[in-house]
Amino acid sequence: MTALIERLQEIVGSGGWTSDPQDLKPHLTEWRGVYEGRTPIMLKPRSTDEVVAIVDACAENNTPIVPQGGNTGMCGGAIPDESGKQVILNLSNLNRIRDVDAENFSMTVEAGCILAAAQEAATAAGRYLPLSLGAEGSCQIGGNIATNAGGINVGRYGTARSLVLGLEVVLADGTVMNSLRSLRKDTAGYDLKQLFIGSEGTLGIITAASLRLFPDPGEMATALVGIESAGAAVKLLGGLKTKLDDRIESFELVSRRVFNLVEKHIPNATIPFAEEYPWYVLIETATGGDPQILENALLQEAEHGRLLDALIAKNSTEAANLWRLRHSIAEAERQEGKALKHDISVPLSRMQEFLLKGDELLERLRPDARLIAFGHVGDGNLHYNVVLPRELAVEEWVAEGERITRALYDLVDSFNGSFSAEHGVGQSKRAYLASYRAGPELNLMRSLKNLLDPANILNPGKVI
Ligand code: FAD
Ligand code: 2HG
Ligand code: ZN
Repeated sequence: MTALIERLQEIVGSGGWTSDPQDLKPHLTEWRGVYEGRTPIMLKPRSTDEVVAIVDACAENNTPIVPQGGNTGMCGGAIPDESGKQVILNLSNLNRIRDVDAENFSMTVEAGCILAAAQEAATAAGRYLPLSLGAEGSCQIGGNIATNAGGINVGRYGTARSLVLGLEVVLADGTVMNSLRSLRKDTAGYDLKQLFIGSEGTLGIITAASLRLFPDPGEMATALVGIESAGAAVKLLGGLKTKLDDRIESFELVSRRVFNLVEKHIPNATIPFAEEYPWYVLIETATGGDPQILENALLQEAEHGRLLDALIAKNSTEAANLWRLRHSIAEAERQEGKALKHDISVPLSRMQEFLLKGDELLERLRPDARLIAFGHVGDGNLHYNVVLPRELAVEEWVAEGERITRALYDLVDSFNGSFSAEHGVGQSKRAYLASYRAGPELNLMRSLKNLLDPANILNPGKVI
């Protein structure tokens, strides 16, 4: 190992690696402190050539590589195991914006580019990169693509996958697959880039991406709406879609309990209604600076009884305050205590039925558990997180967690839903992939992994 470490240090040069325990600490555990690993070294290459040389060296020595972006992932995918033998390949120094082509509505960025920096570069060129999520100030484009991130405007623009026009990927054998083409139409053979999107570092290391940009959607109108049930949210969305069509940028559902948590843990966070409602929806529409369009649509929906109350932000500060409430949920939940995270999806039309069945399930399994439900309801994607009583001993917490999660995923499966809608599989859902994708799907996934990484050096122990 010593010879390999020296070779790796030489490849990246000074400033391109660290073995210092203090420097490594934040890279060895993830956001919530659920997973912790060890590593002999973290490498921070500055070029694709350096990534290639690292992969070559590690492949020769059969040493596993854990790609790491902003380390904001929710499933432990960017954390090495406890063996102390896995090398972290951190992409943050590979962060240039190679090109913004306004006329072609595209940009080419390196994997370590922070999402917010890529958004800003697009805006500076009069274009719009729509991918947006609470962690956008620290997550990276490579991580977003590797997890096929969703976020708050999937309904209009799709997940990260739909924004990728081309990729540059270093494969496990050290070759570079360069499909960095900024084309909207290209039927030349298999669309190989799709394999790497959502593969969580197990099939290749993404070093750069060509991304699809959009026209600037202009000023937004933002509203917080109080509603009776998640079912009412689905009906409201249907009603608004017929009136506003693809002007709906975001449609986020939040339960009252979740907003109460935000008020409890986040300084100066207040739900701006005099009364409390069972559920809320945060809506953002691209209405060209005329909030009246959204207001009229909401008034018509109110006449149909699809909402209880509504408040439209009067200016960008009020809108930002509403979004702060939404984006603080994960942090508020973390402060409340470790929750069982379930990012699931079911067909939109069955959301209400699913929630009712879920309530029954929790009541039966663990009446003292608390449900933290919120999410991207327009995409049928809910964060169905569950908080267990604090007084449980660790072993009991783990056992109860597994029991509840398994029962919940069975329920999701019975709705033909997905146990992993948005955050990926990583370490936390690996066993469930083996159950819920068993058969030809899992076999094909395994064959692809064996083909692309026969020695299993790319992020072993994750996903598959
Ligand atoms: P990391 O956490 O560093 O890595 C994630 C996975 O990708 C790991 O398996 C890693 O090995 C792999 N990887 C990273 N970079 C590369 C690369 N260059 N090549 C190959 N593999 C790579 N997610 C959503 O989808 N929607 C949300 O709304 C959302 N909101 C969030 C809000 C908060 C407050 C937080 C903390 C997280 C949120 N997330 C959300 C989860 C997370 O931000 C996303 O999964 C994000 O895409 C991860 O990016 P990252 O750069 O931090 O990746
Ligand atoms: C969000 O939608 C993120 O805010 C995080 O995907 C979800 O904390 C979670 O469970
Ligand atoms: Zn989410």
